[in-house]
Amino acid sequence: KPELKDAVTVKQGDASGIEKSKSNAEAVARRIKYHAEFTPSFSPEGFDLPKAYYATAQSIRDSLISNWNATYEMYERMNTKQAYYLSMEFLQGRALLNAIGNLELTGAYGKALTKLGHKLEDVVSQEPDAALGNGGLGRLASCFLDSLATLNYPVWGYGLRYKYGLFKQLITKEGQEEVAETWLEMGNPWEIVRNDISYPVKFYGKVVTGSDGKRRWIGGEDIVAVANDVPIPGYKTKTTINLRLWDTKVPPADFDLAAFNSGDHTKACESQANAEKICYILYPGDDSLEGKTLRLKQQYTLCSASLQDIITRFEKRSGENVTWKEFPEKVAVQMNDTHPTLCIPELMRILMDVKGISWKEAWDITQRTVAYTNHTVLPEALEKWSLELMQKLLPRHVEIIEMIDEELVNGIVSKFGKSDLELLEKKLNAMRILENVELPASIAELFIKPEETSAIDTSEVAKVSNKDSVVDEEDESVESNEEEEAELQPVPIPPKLVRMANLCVVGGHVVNGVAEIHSEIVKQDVFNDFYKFWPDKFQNKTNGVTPRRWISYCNPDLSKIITKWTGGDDWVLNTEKLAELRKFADNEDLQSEWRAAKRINKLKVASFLKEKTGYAVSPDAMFDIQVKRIHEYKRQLLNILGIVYRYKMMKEMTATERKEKFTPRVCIFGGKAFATYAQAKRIVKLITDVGVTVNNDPDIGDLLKVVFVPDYNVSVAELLIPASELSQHISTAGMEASGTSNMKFSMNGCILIGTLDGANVEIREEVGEDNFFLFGARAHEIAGLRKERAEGKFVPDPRFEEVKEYVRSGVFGSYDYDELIGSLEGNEGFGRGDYFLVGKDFPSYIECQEKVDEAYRDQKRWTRMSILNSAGSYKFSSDRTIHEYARDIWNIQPLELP
Ligand code: B1N
Repeated sequence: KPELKDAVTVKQGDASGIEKSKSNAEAVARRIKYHAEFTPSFSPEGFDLPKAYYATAQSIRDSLISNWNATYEMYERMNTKQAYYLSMEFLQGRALLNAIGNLELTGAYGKALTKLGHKLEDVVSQEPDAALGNGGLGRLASCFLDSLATLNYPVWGYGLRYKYGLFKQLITKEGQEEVAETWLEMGNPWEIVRNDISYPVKFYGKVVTGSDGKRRWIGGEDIVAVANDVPIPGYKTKTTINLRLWDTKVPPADFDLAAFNSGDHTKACESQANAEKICYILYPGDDSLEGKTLRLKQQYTLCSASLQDIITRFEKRSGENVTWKEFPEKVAVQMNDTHPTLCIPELMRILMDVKGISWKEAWDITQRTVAYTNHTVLPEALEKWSLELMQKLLPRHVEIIEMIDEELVNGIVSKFGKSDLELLEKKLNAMRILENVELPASIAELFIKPEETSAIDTSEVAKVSNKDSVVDEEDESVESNEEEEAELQPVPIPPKLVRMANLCVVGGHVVNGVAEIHSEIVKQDVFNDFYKFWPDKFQNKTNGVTPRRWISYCNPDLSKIITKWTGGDDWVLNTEKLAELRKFADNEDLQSEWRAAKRINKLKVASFLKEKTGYAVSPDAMFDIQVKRIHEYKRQLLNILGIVYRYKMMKEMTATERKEKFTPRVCIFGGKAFATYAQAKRIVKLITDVGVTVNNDPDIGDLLKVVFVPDYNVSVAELLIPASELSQHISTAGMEASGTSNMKFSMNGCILIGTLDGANVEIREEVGEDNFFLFGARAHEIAGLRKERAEGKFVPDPRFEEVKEYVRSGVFGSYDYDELIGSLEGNEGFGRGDYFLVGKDFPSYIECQEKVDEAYRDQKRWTRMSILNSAGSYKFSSDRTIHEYARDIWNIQPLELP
């Protein structure tokens, strides 16, 4: 087969220009100019910022492609074991500064762009964020990619190329409004469309038995998934891994020419639109679930296309003799939460139906290949799909899932025996993959009491009261009926469901949580029955974040100081070196440099806030930040009610008293609310309303400002985190699996106020108790506290009552806050009874905030705390996390280009 290199000699250095440009800004400038001229996405005249951005990105992309090719060629040659990170979300943010930095070309690019009349920072801020994720889960996937490339691990990411990423958030008088985010509008220089790599993906159809006795899935609707490759460069290494994002199209031959020719243009384009819409939008959920056919199609597209691609690669690398049982020695698949669960039945299907392997062998291969990371314990976020919907869309997969469920049921029965039926039933109910689905006959009969045998009613009117079942809104009127009446009411049969998390636990060889406390909850609570069944399957992998993006590139001033005081920039790769800052925590020189860097970052944020919100804030005030998705469990409501309390106290004091008692603060919020999550949107509205009142109150001045930053995203985080002094991680204990922004804040010398939840627990251990503001109930107390509350035994703190009253009184405008404040009251009931225990934690929260004020007044003490946070954050590099995944789950080795 003729190869390009036989005909033309292309030297590595020529293609990339890296070696030359390191010392030569001239060469970089030439490359940028070349692309400005010959990659014509813009009109030829002029070199304005958008054009400068595209030409600069194209120039660095050349280097990435060159390294990407070399990396891939090495994997092929070495036939190494590769791992694949399958995720419905990658929250990449911007790529340019990161790529330039990782290739160590920041200096050369800075100079080159100056020569061409622009500043590097202006050029990089032209790039729209790639927001193919909602929050922590997606951003974690992106941090992992950076660490994987940096540490030379042969791992790829697989995801979907959504045309519209996470919505853009506007803040208006009404609160949050959502508009589509058109991140691809001007083209995306980072993706390489791979028209040569595509796979068919089928939906609907039926399953038949072929003449060979094998099951075949036929008919239905076929689309194709086309690969779009995004090169991911490692830091200080040539390794460039791949993020392969699938786009969906209709197979070319399927275009309905007849319809088009007869003038029915809409019909002719229908199937095209149908296929393309699969990748239109990122599902805007975070910790909430809304079953949608389109979402299931998305999930299946990701799993099917990625597995076909992985299997094709395995076969190619195996050459003549493909030995399937060696598949797990060459491939590891990590499922990022349950969203890619369909990998399990899809791998089974391909192995059995396409490759002709027996069930037993296929099951062994599948289990040894896949592993599952759990990211949430919120019951509503544990995915359950309607069996009926799945049966229609993926009939063969349902057959396979039913068989897996049956094998599981048999396993449970043989483990627990048939003597204690109550125990057996309990185990089956907790562990089965299928919910509300009859047991196999031989097992079901165990549970039939003799007198019931003739009385089983399988008609559509079943008298079951199942809390989990979906009840139509109209049916809610039943609630007040008397018992006999209810007996007569037709209660809907509980829907048959597939519990994706159970399928993951059963089908994979490892289940991991994302912080120590979370992994314990996973073992002791959420999957306790499975844990007792397979104790060795369960692991912890505490999350981490990349120190490249989250210290080096977003906080260059602090980075210089760290490099100076730790004696070199090797902390970027070996974050343990950060711990050396501890010995200088009280050093006055370091302290003053440290404060100066923080101040520069605060000034940048002050001008950003002015531009985005019109509010002027003082850089001398403490910057107190809470940025994350808006969710009741994250308790932005506790934060804002704390602020309301502060404001109310201020109003009751004289000017002198106020100044004496309170430290000036700028309270910054940011984050998006799920579009249909009404309570979260009310919280946004309250924050902005409080802002309007407080910020315009002449009595208050710089003592307190409340600002909601619109459209929080990765780039905004890169600006805010380096400027923060206090950050809030105040979820109800036991509810935040890990949190990752807490790690970023701590790295950047910010002090955390928080509950003992998620990674806060480990951060506090590392930075030291004195350098963390702790408050609130502990995870093990929560269930008891909720019960107490439901029984009406909770006596709220009078300060909490006053604050709620204050909001209701209309001080912050005429919006009706009854629904929001009401959620914190009463005992039980939907949206009531203070499920997240805001009232319970309120007193300890405001008392803790007083300690914060006091600590901030002593700037030496505060700076020491700040330094000790950066120093103690070394554990939270995603490099550490990735080494653990590679060693304990994937069993892969790093492979570095010479
Ligand atoms: O994953 C992060 C954790 O640090 C956070 O604590 C956790 O809340 C977050 C459904 C989710 N868990 N579950 C989701 C995302 C999208 C979706 O559609 C659930 N996100 C998390 C990283 O481990």
